Amino acid sequence: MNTLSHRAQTSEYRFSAELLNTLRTAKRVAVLTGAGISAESGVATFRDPNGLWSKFRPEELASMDGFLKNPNLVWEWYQARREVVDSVKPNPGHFSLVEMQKYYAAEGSEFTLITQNVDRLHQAAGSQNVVELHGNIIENYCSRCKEPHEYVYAANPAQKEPPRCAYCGGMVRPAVVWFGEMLPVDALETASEAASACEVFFSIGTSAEVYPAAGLPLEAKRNGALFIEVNPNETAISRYADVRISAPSGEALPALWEAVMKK
Ligand code: BV8
Ligand code: ZN
Repeated sequence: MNTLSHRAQTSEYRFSAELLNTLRTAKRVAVLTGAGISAESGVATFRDPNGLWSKFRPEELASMDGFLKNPNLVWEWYQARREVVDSVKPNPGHFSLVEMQKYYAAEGSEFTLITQNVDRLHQAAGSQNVVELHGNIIENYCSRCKEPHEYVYAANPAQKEPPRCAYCGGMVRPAVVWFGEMLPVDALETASEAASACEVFFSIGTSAEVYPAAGLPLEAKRNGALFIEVNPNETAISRYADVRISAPSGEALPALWEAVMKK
């Protein structure tokens, strides 16, 4: 199936009957999301022209080296992102994934939502059992003894530098996975199992540049899954997609799911 679904001039979407039927009857579906699904909520992506990284190099900030070299700068960067995350809401793209999860659960089918995002907007929208590959920006723990730390941005947004651990005095850090750090083993295992067993794999709003997350769509494809990419721009894996929906996920996902549900 090499359907290229795209937004027609009148911005209505055309999806093939084959695609809609496949989605309606699928028994195992996996979804990988990236920063793009939160873009329409107002959360900056990483690699779009005005994205977060455009001002910095990822290694400088999202790494233990960067944090140890410049703890206050890195802490400030996360505080600035927390300010945004605290003020935004899920968008229709997040809510469509909630609808999908409910539909497949009611059908007795498997649905696994895997995210690289740290903003917890999927959970805020109502998605359950979200597999967070890169941790989350809300929680914190001690960079030395790893003890969880109770600091929450909303309670004290003026916290200008990393709090100190009550147990060992170490600097407290956000509970995200930095470059060069292992992903949570159970999250990665769940994601890999879902990618290798699913019949349909969605890659939504990710440039597919960060590994091992970026390897999941191709793992699914290798195992015979139908690979659907939802992204207004080409990515490193677009050429492998069976279906490319080149549109913003906040529009495309509701349009797609509405078409699937139309009996
Ligand atoms: C590890 C948390 C090993 C922190 C993040 C060379 C080759 C291969 C790999 C490597 C390599 N060199 C180094 C590595 C490993 C490295 C890596 O992959 N580097 C890349 C840059 C080459 N990976 C790691 O270090 C990982 N760990 O490998 O450990 C190891 C082994 C043993 C022992 C120890 C260690 C850890 C990676 C995790 C890093 N943490 N985030 C934080 O958030 O601050 S990564 C960061 O990038 C975010 O999590 C983000 O989600 C992720 C991916 O970015 P995207 O989500 O895709 O966002 P991006 O802006 O790139 O793209 C947005 C897309 O949305 C675009 O395509 C755009 O078109 C689209 N879009 C825009 N608007 C919309 C839209 N789509 C839909 N709708 C819209 N409206
Ligand atoms: Zn400590």
